Order: sequence, then C-alpha cells, then structure tokens
Amino acid sequence: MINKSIELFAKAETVIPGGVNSPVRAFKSVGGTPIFMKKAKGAYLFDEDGNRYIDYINSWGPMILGHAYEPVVKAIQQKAEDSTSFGAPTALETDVAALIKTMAPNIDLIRMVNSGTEACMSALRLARGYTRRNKFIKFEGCYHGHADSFLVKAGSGLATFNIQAVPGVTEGVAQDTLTAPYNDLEAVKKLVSDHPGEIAAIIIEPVAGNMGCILPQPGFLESLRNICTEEGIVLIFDEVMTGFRLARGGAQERFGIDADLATYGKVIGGGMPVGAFGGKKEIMQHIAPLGKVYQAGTLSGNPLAMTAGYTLLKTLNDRPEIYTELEEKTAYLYTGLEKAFRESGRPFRLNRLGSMLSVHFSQTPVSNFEQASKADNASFNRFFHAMLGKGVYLPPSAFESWFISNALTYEDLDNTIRAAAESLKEMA
Ligand code: HOZ
Repeated sequence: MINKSIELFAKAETVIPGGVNSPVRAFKSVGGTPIFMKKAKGAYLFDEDGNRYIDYINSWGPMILGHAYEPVVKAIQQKAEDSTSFGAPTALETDVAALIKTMAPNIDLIRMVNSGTEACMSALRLARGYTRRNKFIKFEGCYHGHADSFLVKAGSGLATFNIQAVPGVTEGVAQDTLTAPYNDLEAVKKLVSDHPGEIAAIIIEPVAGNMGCILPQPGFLESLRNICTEEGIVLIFDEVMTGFRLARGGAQERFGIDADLATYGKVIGGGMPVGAFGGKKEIMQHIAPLGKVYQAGTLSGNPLAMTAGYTLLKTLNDRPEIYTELEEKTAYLYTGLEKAFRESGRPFRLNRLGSMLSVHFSQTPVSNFEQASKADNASFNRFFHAMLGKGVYLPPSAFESWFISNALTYEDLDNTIRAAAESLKEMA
C-alpha cells in the first residue's frame, strides 16, 4: 500500500515541476508513483505509509555508513547551536581540508562548494583558465552535473529520459564539448590529434556510475594520464561517486593514478549539500583570490555541512576496516545475485567495483554507453518494481549505480538475494 505516496505525489505535482526536485526521482522511466520517504535509519528507509525498504540508493551515494549515522547527527545538532551560517572563515573548514589532504592523493589545495555540479563546473573553468584553452573531452554516458558544458551525451537522468540535446544549452557552449565513447582510447587519441593545442581538460568518472556501473578497462585510465601529460591537458577525475567510497583516497588511490584535479561530492558531505574540487597547487593557485579564475559561494564551507562531512570522513579515515567490510558485503551480494540471475536464464551483466554495483539485462558485456543503451531496460523496469514490492529500494533507472552501505547486515543481503530470485521468477 502506497496510498499516502500517491496522494503526496499528486499534491507535489501542483507546485513542483513533475512533483520532484531532481528528475530521476520521478520514476518516469520505470513507471508508477515515486515513494515519499518519511525517515531512514541504518540500512532502511521508511515511507509515508509505514513501509520499510532495504536501501540500495543511499541518497545516491553519501550514506556510506547508513542513514542517520549517530555521530553525524549529534555533530550537526551540536553545531547548529552556534549558528547555521557565517559567510566568514571558520577553523573547521581548515580541519576538513587538512583531513581530505591526508586521505586523497594529489590534493595540495581544495576548495569547498555546495554540490558535485558546482565542483565539476568549477574544475573545468579552472582547467580552461590554467591552460588558456577552451575545449574539453568528456565520455558518452558520463554525468558531471547539470552545468551547460556537461549536458552533451550525458548519463544519469538524460540517459534515463533519452534527452539527446538539452534546450537552453547553446550551440556555442556545446561546440567546445568533445565526446568519446567510454573505454575507447583510439577515439580520444583522434580528438586530441584533430584539435592540437585546443583541449584544456579530459574529465572522466574513473568508474562510471551514471549509465549503470561501468568499469574502466585495464590500462584505459593510465593511457588517459599519459596523453594528458604529453599534451599539457588537465586530467580531471570526477570522484563525486567514487571519492571516499572506492577507497579512503577514492579512485586515485584504488587505481594508483594521479589526476591533476579531482572533484568530490556525496560522501564528502555526510549527507549534507557539499562538493569540493582540489588538486595540484600549480593549477589550484589560479583560483581567486590567489589567481583570476573566479569561483565563490555564500554557503560554501557551511558549518553544518562541514561538521557532517568531517565526522563521516574522520570515521572512514580512522577505521580502514570499513572498506574491507564494504568490499566483502558487496562481493557477497554480487555472488548471490549472480546465481539468482544465472538460474533465471535471463541474459544479464553484473558490473561491480568496491561498493558500487549494477545490473544490465544484456547478452554482451557492458563497458560503454552504447552497450548500456542496448540492454533490455523494459526488463530492468519490471525487476525494479518486483524488488520494490518486496521491500528492496533500487535506483529507479538502469542508468544509475547501486550504492552499498556498511549498515547492511548479511541478513539484509540474503533477503535481497532471495527477493531478486523471486522477482526474476515472477517475470518469467
Ligand atoms: N543525478 C543523481 C544520480 N546520478 C540523482 C540525484 C537525485 O535525484 O537525487
């Protein structure tokens, strides 16, 4: 029964475009009514009708230790007593920056912003200002937030709703966005040789999470690093999803590859609206007020957001066993799901790295956006609803990654695997 959600959605549609504040939440591609949540604790979401769900979205990544993680909640409550915003520097911002510097490689300087979108658009502006070049390369199906330059062949909601060109993004802006298929090194080399001295940056999700979860093929990221070094191009790792999730130092640590700039969001804010971009001093020193590349924000470094982020990051930093536990739990889930899908006789591809995972209903491996688009997404939609009916909350799109939280117990994982096996049977 989701009567209250149905009622609340109808009401929301009268005052909010599509009834939601971020498009994928609308369930438009999977169909049905979005579930309105009331509260969450640990691995579980509770909706307005009182139903409980095992959560595999985890606020699209931030809740790596589960919802309402007590130390974070307490820290926010305490901090709020001292005012919710100053618009002036605080000691806490330095503590957060210093902590990140010890956790993530190649972060000499870091600037806090309010979202992953802001982080990526600022990093791109910085790369352009630093190199004095205009064009950049992104990969089809990667999503770097909704700044104009990135809304070209993008993943996430644009893939979900099949939006090829976004009205409002001018041709002038879009012409500086060059795209290549994910994992296609030859396409990157061709773009670089077709535009000598014109490319400011290559930006990539080192593990893509906005076309389902898609892994870089061995050597791909290394080759991008080499091309960037040879051509004076800034390599930007968009670590909004992977940062502090794939490892303490994110994808840079996990793959042992140095980015020039990295962007962060999600986990970095402990569930509060936070993003950040940082990297090598030589580049970062061009940001105002040190340099002329302008970037600013009234709520940047907000005390509540900083205290939430600091508390969560400090836990991750001090307890490295969390990453082992996450790895083991996700591997356990993967193995169970793999068996359930195999026994169902349906074509499938499960992609996983660390605590990111997704399923594509596909005969062939899925290592780029074209392959993800060719998967049987109608089957994904049926699977999604069957799982939802059994109390398992998956991303409402095949073009999103699942995020595993360490609050999940092995009993939750077993229940999820059982729900998947039953859902696949029902679909037969
Ligand atoms: N763009 C987010 C996932 N890749 C969705 C955010 C949301 O709807 O909350």
